[in-house]
Parts: sequence; structure tokens; C-alpha cells
Amino acid sequence: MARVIELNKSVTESNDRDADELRRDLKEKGVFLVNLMSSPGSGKTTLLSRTVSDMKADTNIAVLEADIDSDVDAVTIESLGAKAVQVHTDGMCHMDAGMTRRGMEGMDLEGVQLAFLENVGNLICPAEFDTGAHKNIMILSVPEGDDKPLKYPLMFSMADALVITKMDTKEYFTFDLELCIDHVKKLNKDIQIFPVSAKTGEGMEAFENYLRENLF
Ligand SMILES: Nc1nc2c(ncn2[C@@H]2O[C@H](COP(=O)(O)OP(=O)(O)O)[C@@H](O)[C@H]2O)c(=O)[nH]1
Ligand SMILES: [Mg+2]
Repeated sequence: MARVIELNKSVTESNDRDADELRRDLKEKGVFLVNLMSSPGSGKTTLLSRTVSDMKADTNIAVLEADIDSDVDAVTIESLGAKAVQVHTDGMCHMDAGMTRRGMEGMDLEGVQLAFLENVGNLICPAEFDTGAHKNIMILSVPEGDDKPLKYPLMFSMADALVITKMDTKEYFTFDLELCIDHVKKLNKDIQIFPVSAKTGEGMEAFENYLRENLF
């Protein structure tokens, strides 16, 4: 059983101001926060599990799991030896900065260098709310198709990095990696793109080095 915090919608006037304050406070503590977003089932928890296992020897990691219900993802992360807290969003389809702050305050951040927020799974609402993270990273998995940047442009436009995961399944799906990257770069020329498989480990080192380079 993981620690579960029940949240409700923040009532503050300015989410952007709250987000800037949280970003600043976490930086002062030396905690680099990543907001991880994607559709349900695209592989957020699996990517986090692999990242925690690969990096835990040299990096102190904590994970804030946001879902409408259950604690399965927090239990998975805790079983790998990282700190994890589950927050419930009271039915909301995204996390805002006030909710992220309350979740982070429910966690022991002593010594933590890298924190992840696994946002609620969907490609629309999470892109509209600044959580206070230092980087926004989205995942697109091969089975979802190479046309998703055309359908959900906001998410691809606001992300700092894109992880294209489940690359080990490429032979079973019609997924044109070059075409997908082309669509994404037209929306966001500065985005960093990491094709990976969290199952085989392909491409994980480049992604993990990107995280290491961004630690405070
Ligand atoms: N083949 C393959 N399956 C994956 C990979 N990453 C995730 N999965 C599978 O995709 C499903 C959903 O993954 P999960 O991490 O729970 O997705 P989330 O809902 O975004 O957190 C699970 O059955 C995973 O085992 C991958 O890189 N390759
Ligand atoms: Mg998950």
C-alpha cells in the first residue's frame, strides 16, 4: 500500500504564478522536476521503472504518481526502491501547480535530485496547465501511430522533449519514425527526441544522460 493523498482543484487565481513559485522553490532545494505526459497505456510507468532502475545507483529519485484512482503505479515504483507518493485528482484529467505542490509536500524530498510527476494519462488537458515542472516531457508510443502530432498539436508544441517508446514493436505497426519526427519538428523545432524501448533498453542511455545533464 503506497501513501495516497486526496487532492481537489486548486482555488488560487493564477496557476502560472503558482507554477513559477514552485519551480523556484524546488530549484532552491536542488530538486529537478520533470512532468511526464502521455495517453493512458503509452508506457509512462514502464519508462519510469526502467529509468529508476538504471539511474538509482547515481541519482536520488522520487516519483509523484497522479491518477483518478488506485495506487498501482506508486506501488510499482516503490518496489524498485525509489520514493513514491500517489495522488488522486478528484476526477480531474490533469494536475495543476497547486496540486503538484501539495503532492510534493507529501513526499520526503531530503537529498532528492530528480523528481518525476507522472501526470494523468491523456494528450489534451495536461498540456494546458503549467505544473511547476522544470521540463515537460511527453511520450508517444509506436502503437499510437505517427499521425498523433497532427491531432494533438498543443502537447507536442509545449514539450521540451519527446520520448518515442515501444520501438521494439515497430515491425508490427505502421509507424514511420522519420515522418513522425518531421511532423513534430514542424510544431516545435527545438524539441529533443529520444526513440527508446523501455523493454529492451534501446535508446535509454541517451534519455537518461539528458536527465543527468539537466540536474541542478
Ligand atoms: N513492448 C513494449 N511494451 C511496453 C513498453 N513500455 C510499456 N509497455 C507496455 O505497455 C503497457 C502500458 O504501460 P504503462 O507503463 O503502464 O503505461 P502508462 O499507462 O502510460 O503508465 C504495459 O503492458 C507495458 O508492459 C515498451 O517499451 N515495449
Ligand atoms: Mg502509469
